[in-house]
Amino acid sequence: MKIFYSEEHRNHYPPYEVFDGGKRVEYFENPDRMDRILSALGKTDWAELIEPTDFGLDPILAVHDKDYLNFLASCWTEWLASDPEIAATPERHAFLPATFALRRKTNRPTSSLHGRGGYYMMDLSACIVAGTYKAALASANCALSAASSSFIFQNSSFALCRPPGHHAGKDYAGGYCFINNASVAANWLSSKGKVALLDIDYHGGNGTQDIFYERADVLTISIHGDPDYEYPHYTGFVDETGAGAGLGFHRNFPLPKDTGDEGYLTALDEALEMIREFAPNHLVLSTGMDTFDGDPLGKFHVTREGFAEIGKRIAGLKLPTAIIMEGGYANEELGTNVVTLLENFK
Ligand code: OKP
Ligand code: ZN
Repeated sequence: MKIFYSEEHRNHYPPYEVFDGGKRVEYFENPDRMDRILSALGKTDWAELIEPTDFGLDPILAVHDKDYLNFLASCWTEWLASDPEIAATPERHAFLPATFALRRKTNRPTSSLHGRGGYYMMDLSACIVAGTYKAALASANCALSAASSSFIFQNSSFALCRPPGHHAGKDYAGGYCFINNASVAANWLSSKGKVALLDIDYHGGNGTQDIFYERADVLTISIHGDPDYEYPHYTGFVDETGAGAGLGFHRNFPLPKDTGDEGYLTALDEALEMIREFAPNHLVLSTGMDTFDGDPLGKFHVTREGFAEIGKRIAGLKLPTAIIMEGGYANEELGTNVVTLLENFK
């Protein structure tokens, strides 16, 4: 199986994040996650590691707002230039907003750095450091490379993306995400046929939902912890089913705390039935492993055997699939869990 991976992610490693309630903690979405996956893949005889192709900005700008992308590109240098203390010890800092612009009709980004930060960032986990923009671009190129490869060869491929993407919307970062890799890939594929995007990360894929909400050519489905108790808190409910031309082409499966293999597979079967009915030419799979029992950010109890079965059932769709890495923070088990899922697609 072709695995698209770039070392660029290592330069995106914020020294902290501001966790629930304002606690400063180590960055959960860390480079060690990739090392664990690489090491597990290295023990198989089917993983073929490939550098992503540079697709340029066009396929990214087809999904994201230009001013938002410019903000990502220049934020760090603007931040350094604004404060000699930050410039003297850059490795101790990360850019985060000081205010949040509520998305009221009349609110708009303003030109100062903080006037953009609070508009383009949804929370305090998507910290920007020196290497963030380039890492996010490389991550998107991994997703595009996987999409293009699985289109050309009509088989499945894996984008080992970091940073992840599914919380990022057209003009906002959040939940460790900056560029919505899976959405960029799905949008790219949508010019070649019908696309279904299934999000099995533990957290609701709010960014993906927003991006395709009014489109009927890309079916989006997310299975996740109920926003009633889980991040991203304000969206991902069952009554959000698309709008306009896209009405009926989005579906959320919010699940209760303590969901295990059985409850998860029941929801998955319903999602897969919807996909079969939609009859897409291509599948994009937003793959988070944080549904795992014991994930520090999750409240589900999906087991290793559960991942084997989840993979088997999704692969049963027999669709060329671009598998896009999203979350998963039980680092010690992460590599084995990813390999367990991927094995069904080789
Ligand atoms: C990113 B992905 C936990 C709050 C943590 C950010 C979570 C982002 C998850 N209660 N805040 O979907 O794995
Ligand atoms: Zn997640």
